[in-house]
Amino acid sequence: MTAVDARPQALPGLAFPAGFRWGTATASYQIEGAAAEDGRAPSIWDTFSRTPGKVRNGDTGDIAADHYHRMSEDVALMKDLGVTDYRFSVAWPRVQPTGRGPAVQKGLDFYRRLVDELRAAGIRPVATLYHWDLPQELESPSPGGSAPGGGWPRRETAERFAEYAGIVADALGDRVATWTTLNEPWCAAFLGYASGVHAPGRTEPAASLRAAHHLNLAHGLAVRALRAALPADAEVSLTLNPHAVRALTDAEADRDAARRIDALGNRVFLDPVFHGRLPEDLVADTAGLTDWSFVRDGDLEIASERIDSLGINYYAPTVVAAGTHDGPSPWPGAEEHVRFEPAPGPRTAMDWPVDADGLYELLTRLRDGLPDVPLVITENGAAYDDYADPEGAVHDPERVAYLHQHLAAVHRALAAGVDVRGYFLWSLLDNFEWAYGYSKRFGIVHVDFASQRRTPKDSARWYADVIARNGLPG
Ligand code: IFM
Repeated sequence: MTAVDARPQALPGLAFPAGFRWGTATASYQIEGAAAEDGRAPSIWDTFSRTPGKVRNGDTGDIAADHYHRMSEDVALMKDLGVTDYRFSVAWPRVQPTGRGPAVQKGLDFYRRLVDELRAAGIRPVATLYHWDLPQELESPSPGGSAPGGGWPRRETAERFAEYAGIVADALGDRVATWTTLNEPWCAAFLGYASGVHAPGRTEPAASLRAAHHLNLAHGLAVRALRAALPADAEVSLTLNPHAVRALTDAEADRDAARRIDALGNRVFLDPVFHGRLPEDLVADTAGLTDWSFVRDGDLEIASERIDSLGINYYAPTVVAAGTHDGPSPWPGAEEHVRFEPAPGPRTAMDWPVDADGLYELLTRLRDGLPDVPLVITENGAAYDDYADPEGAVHDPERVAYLHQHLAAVHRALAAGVDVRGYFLWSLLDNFEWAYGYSKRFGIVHVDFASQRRTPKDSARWYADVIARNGLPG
């Protein structure tokens, strides 16, 4: 791994607009633990992480950062940071263990307590309804169970999701004003059902396209359920991880590779959600896999229910050229047409390139395509190999440099007229990084997973200073 230039003072001091929202983000399965407490049933991630060879070191989210029991301590950490907002996700299998039927009050009570403590600390709660922990029963029925399975490729999952959204909105709608339906449906559809590196680990390219459509449908149905339950001024949103796609060269074949990945990585969600249509080129590119007849009349109208903002998760750009890549791939139909090129420059512990220009490019591109949609950076951050030194301090200058560069890119986008309303740093805590288990640390607060001791890293203090001054230090 190449070291990042850890000299933030080389960048200018920059003020952000008044009222800019400064947050941290987490997700239920990655931090909560308490996997079998208070009625929670397994999700697809519990099953997947128990499957040998799927998650590094055989790690699971059984205990994670034990946030379920340490929630008050974690809220206090955020109060110290001075964040204005906190983005968390609700675990569907805690609220509706089988994905159907009545809610479990103890599950809802946990989120009620969380939200009440946040509000008491002056922090605005931002609730995400789905961050990948699908109730296992909806993916495949338990032995002897009568419910049909199938996960996101199955249409009924979208209907169940809307019901669950209504339950959570009824329970928390009086105290949560900002709601996100789905987090990164691209990962749920294509890492879950095409490449299989995420739960449920299926490698069925055609099914992954069905999954993508049903996630769009689920989003639209959930928006309707939320609007029916929430006050009129509630903010309803969707978080995507749009790919900042770059063609390696200006050659037509490379530009065509970029077009394919833009369709599969971005427009597969953006077009249904904001324009109520499927991208024609995507339908043509995937004709060998599906005729898309699972899209029923009226579905795209539902998917395009009005939302109030779009959440953007950005980490690194995607550079492509004409060529081929091996499967199982998360890019159904593109294996024979696209090769992925490593972007140059320093890299994080995930081996992702550090490239803040990609964020600027993405934001300005989205502004051009969706001029009336306010944007919120709902995730951005970096993993590094952090450790506590003998004095107990955690020095992470590379993360500070990463954050500074990316916030400077957000500032540039603001100056270019992009309507960015806030920034949520991923992540508050070191946590379960999916197939990488606990081997990758994204937190600005270090977690010693043996003792569950929390230690704010240098980046936490730096972020607190950014929030306090509502801008970047010079
Ligand atoms: O940890 C994940 C998160 O759950 C979704 N967005 C990307 C993060 C880093 O990989």
